[in-house]
Amino acid sequence: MSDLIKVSKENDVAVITIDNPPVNALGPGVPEGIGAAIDEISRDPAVKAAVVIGAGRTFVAGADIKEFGKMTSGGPRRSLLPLLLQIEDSAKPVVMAIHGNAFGGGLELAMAGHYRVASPSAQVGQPEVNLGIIPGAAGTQRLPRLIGVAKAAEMCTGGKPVSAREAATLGLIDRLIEGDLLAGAVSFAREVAAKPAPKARERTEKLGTAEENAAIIAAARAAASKKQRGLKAPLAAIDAVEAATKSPFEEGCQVEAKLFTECLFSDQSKALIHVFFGEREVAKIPDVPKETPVLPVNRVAVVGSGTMGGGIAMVFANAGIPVLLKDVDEATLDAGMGKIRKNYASSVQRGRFTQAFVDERLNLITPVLNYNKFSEVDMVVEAVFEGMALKKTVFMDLDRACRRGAILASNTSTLNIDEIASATSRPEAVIGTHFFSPANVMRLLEIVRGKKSSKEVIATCMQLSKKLGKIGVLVGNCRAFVGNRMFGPYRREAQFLVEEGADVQAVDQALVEFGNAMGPLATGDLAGLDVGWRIRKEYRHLEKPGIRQPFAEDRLCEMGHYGQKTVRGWYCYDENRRPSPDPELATQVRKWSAEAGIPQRQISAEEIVDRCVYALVNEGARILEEGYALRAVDIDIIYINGYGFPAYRGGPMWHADTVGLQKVYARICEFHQQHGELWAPAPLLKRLAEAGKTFAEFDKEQVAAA
Ligand code: 3H9
Repeated sequence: MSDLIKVSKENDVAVITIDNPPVNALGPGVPEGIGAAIDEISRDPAVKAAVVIGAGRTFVAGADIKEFGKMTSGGPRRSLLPLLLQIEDSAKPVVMAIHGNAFGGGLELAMAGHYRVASPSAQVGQPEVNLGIIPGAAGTQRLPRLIGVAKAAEMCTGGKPVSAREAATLGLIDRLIEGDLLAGAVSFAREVAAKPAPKARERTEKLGTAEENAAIIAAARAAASKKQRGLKAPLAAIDAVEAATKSPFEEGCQVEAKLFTECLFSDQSKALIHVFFGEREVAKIPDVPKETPVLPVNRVAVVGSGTMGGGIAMVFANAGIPVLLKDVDEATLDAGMGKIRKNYASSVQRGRFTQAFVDERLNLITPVLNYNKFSEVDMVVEAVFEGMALKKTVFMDLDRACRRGAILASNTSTLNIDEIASATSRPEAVIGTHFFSPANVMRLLEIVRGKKSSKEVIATCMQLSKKLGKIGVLVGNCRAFVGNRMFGPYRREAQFLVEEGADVQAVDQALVEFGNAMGPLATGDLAGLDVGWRIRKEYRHLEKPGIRQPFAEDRLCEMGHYGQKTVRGWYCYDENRRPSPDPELATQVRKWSAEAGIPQRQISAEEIVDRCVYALVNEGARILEEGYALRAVDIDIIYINGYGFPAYRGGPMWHADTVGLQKVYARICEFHQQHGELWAPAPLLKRLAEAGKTFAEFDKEQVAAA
């Protein structure tokens, strides 16, 4: 028996324990060990039934995702199907005892058992689509047989887990066990030992009629095409579930296997697996080891009750952390609290939160007009207007008001953290926590490390981000940090393209078709064109003379067209903020371009995407080389979680690797020739392209060197 699987006996019930930390993934040795254990108990006359349970924190989190990369690069293919049939055909009933998660292959394993029992806190699901694949061990075949076609299609396409309680009502879990799961599972096994063992694959009663299924499958396809635009796996999962409704189990499994393989070898799956590991990799900071002590964050304060401050207060309250929300006068504070209440009310209306949950969260937010209670908090997040003088004044106040040991964070999106820290007597306590708007929705948190930020403060913010439901990515203190620094060239190119003759809609459309959540011009309208305009005016003296600068947004702002908030920007907006083309804009832009001597031409969607996306890549490569991002994957995670970059392309740096850095470099050189200095290729990109390497390889070398 392998070390990964242990067999023990509770009198006449065998207990098979899967012990493959951290999450009992079905990596090499695990399926073989379970198979051997099933063999062993089938030969043991003293055993009447078996329980399969996971050691540690979970049942089984699925196949070992690391193995997929090996498979697609020529490694051996391993199928779980024979093991699952062996379990299902066991003459002695097998009870799967689930705590933590039964995900992916873990749920497929559980469905091969004759019964499933679970702790009420457990979750089960088929999250494979999040990795760009579909269930590959008969999940698409057994699940509809156990819970019906509609719910199975929903679980296999959406990838969202369901709670054990819901699974019990669906018929996927046979009994919820409060208290000791193993004891409950063993006694359940004894109850069913003498009964004929039901096999999921032989059940048909929940499969529905052809007519019902056709409607369910058509609706699922329509929903997936709309909600999961551009993703191939959800549609493949529906094809596989459809096969379960039309073909015998074995044939359905063959359809599933073919679709699984197609998905596994796709660029989308490789990208999404990169994102899965990337989201975990960003938590690893070479000089801030896991053991670094973290500070308690049980009470916080937010300074500034505007859109960002209010959103940040909600983030803390949603995590159950009491917040003081400070502003300068009653009217501003009332307006800020009013906006928070409105946001919560709309969440209740949309069914996201219950009224009771919202009441509790609102109770955690205390509006204040002074710093009197700031001595009680463990952390402050400053979210006042973006201006150095004001920020420094606030930090001087915080330095006086807060106790030693409290973290002083700034939500600045562009300003120098070290300069802000210099206003205090404790720069080691100062750090940037750059939330993205709307703060209570967006997952990204850029954590900006100042020269003197202490390791404890960094470790605490990284850990806190997880508690807040965010993905924290540590970045260095350069102007605009990582995300916004890259966004500059990206939006610059979008404007240049319009100034050179592209339609506003064509620019946005090309990038939406590429997979972005929104086009760059519509994004500008949403954020407010005046924000960038004001920053540009402030920094104009830093611009090198003779270098082309975009002008269209400045002109729009001069006309008072700031975007959605003034109902006019790149688009016109109705009272529901629905955009329509601005009938005068094209003529105006052509006139401005003629005045600036910019020749007009037809521009393809391909050029639009290359110009905008490679502008991201080129700036990303500079940031990487300058050390403001720890790894290329950190940039990818920032772009996917903060800027709506399609996860199925793996982020801008992974996308460049997928296209091939030589190709990307050559195209950037072309743009350099055509458009001048702004397109000077980043030296790191040039080096990697010439060496035939990728950003992913660069990351590996960095990790090895650390
Ligand atoms: C599948 O099953 C296909 C099937 O149809 C079969 C086809 C043949 N493999 O997330 P955490 C690592 S596809 C390998 O930080 P948490 C993870 O990288 C799979 N490694 O913990 C991390 O490592 P490190 C379907 C895995 O408590 C460590 O475990 N299943 C796997 O926040 C801790 O993870 C899924 O998609 C894995 N399957 O969350 C589930 N899972 O410490 C994927 C985790 O070195 N997993 N690791 O950074 C999850 O959703 C979460 O990890 C889970 C725990 C909720 C389980």
